[in-house]
Amino acid sequence: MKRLDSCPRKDGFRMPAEFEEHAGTYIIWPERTDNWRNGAKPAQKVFTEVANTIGKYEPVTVVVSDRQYQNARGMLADYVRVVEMSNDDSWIRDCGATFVINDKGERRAVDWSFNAWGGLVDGLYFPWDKDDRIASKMCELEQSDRYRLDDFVLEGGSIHVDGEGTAMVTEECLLSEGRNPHLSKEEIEQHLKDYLNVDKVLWIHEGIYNDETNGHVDNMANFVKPGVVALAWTDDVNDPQYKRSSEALAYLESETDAKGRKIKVEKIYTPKPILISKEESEGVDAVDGTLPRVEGDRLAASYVNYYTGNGFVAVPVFNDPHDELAIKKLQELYPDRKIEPIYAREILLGGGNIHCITQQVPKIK
Ligand code: KQY
Repeated sequence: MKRLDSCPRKDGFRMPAEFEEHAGTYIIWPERTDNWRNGAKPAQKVFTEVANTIGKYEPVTVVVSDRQYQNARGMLADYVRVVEMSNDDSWIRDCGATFVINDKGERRAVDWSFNAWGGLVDGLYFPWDKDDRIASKMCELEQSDRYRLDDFVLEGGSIHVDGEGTAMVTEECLLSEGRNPHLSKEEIEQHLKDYLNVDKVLWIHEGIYNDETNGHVDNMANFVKPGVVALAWTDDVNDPQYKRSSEALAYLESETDAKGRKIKVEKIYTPKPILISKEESEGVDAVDGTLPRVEGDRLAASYVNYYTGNGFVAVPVFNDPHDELAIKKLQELYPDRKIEPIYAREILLGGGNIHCITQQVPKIK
């Protein structure tokens, strides 16, 4: 498929919101033992549940290394497509293609540079070259031409769009030293405008406390629909999350979106702090260059890392008293979609959650 030198804005393509209709979802099978404990077996079970659940609603493709092909094929439901693809880890939200569509029924993709969340500054593993090629391989499977940005680092989890001209990001992530230190905030914003085809960017200051992605927005806030944002929240003033969420609330409520609507914020209470146990820490291989999993470290747990698809919302839950509240709230916010809670501590232990391990392919006319 072709590599394009123009940009979506010039060519009349835009990134649709996740809540618009999908043609399908991609997932990468987990296997690296320096990120996933116990040989990645517990993670593989949960990834299987996520893929099989989503596959009830829309086509799912799981990409997997040759080493794990037979195991993945055996574990996943027959209705899940399994395709071999080399990879470094399993965060397709971040290394995968960001698809854009136009109103003539065409789909293309944006292929950002991927550097494992900060490259040699504070990246989470080395090397990451296989992951950086995932987007172009997805484009081959989807027969999409792609806009490749060799000089602009971005992960899909660091952006959300409302499909009507507004993007939402965090300064903590997009202005971090390990991404695009050669660009000013204004230049970064212009890249978002050109490649997502949005007119306005909402800049939340920080994301979830202790999030190893430098505060991806997808763990902190999400567009429920244009003009409505779900925000991770706590009432506990002693929790370091409180300041982050309060600042985001004040900022969003003071802002309008690209269409001039005031933003309505819906609070989604976070679970109680979740810490890595001794057993969990000991199950992960220690490898130079990979972020270690240390007993007692707080994980960046948030229900906002949910995935919205055709007729469903897949929500991470943690066996926490707040699970029920999050499910109820999300059902109110998405009255026409089935809420699918999935016990996701194993994904959280790897550093993200359901949204981070999924990537939608938007439907075209
Ligand atoms: O998007 C994410 N949350 C990915 C986190 C990567 C973690 C690698 N250990």
